[in-house]
Amino acid sequence: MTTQTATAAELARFSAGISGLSLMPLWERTARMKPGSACVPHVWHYAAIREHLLRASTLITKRDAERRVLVLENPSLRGSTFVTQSLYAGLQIILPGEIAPSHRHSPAALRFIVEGEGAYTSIEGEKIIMSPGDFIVTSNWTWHEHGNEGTGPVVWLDGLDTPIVALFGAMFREDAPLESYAPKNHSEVSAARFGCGLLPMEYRAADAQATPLRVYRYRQARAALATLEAAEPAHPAHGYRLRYAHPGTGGHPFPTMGVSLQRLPAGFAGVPWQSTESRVCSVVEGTGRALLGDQTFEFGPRDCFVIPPWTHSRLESDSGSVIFSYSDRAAQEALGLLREQ
Ligand code: GTQ
Repeated sequence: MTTQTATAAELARFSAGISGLSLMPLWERTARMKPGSACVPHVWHYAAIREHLLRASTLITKRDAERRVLVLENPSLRGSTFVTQSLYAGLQIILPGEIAPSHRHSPAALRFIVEGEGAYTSIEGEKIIMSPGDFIVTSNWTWHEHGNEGTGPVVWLDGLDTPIVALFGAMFREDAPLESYAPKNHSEVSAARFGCGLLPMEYRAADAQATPLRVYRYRQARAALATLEAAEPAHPAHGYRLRYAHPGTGGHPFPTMGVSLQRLPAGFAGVPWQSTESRVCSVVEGTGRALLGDQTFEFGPRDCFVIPPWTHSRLESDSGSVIFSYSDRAAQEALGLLREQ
């Protein structure tokens, strides 16, 4: 024990005295430096959300809402609109015939298609048809609009790095000058240029932080996992997990977010894992459990769950599962912060 040179009352008087100068004594800080955040683990069951997405569609038009989204707000971050302290997540629904008009913003966005066929997103005029399981990249400050030319509702998960942009005070947003940026091209243009293991002759990766490939199809990614599952043993914590790559650099598709697709084989019971990444998961196939901290969350297809940073996590599957996820891994790696074990 060190010798206390002042009484508690004297220290309290000292603190009160300097408070008016916008000063505080560091020794009063109760929180020591430690990993983890206020964010808590949570699961959103799609079956419970779907009816509210449909009901929202009768209450507000896409035009009035601009984006008809139910935000997945972390239970410990209510009022923030954030799913973790670094990430945003929302489920967006679009009905046949609707258009969500074009805009752009400094946060980057991904779409992960959850339900329905026949919708598209148009990014800088490139029209990309959406199918369940596809992962679509909207790099920061690119114009984007959505439409549904199909016959039923389409729902996707929006993942954005909004809290990171807000942290830096670098939030910008702009509506397109025209009512709608008519999609110029049909689908697959960026996929043809960048998605086949080929690159345009003149392409220099150093020119772009974000991936020039705008869509990663589920069919292709799922087939890759199936091949690996047949060929080799599973990773003890992750099963078979591949990350989506920037085709020019091998890095992440966004400067801030890393994205992955993962297969848990039938009967898989993963060993504990701990990472500083904040991770949002969307279940594509199969039922199972996420054991997060001291809680167990059952999941099935289309459910979403969140793994907060440095939470002890274990994943289990019954008849085999596929899980899509995005995280703040790219930002943490760039800043030399990522740790996992
Ligand atoms: O579709 O452009 O969930 O700008 C949040 C912000 C979706 C979008 C969100 C957005 C969008």
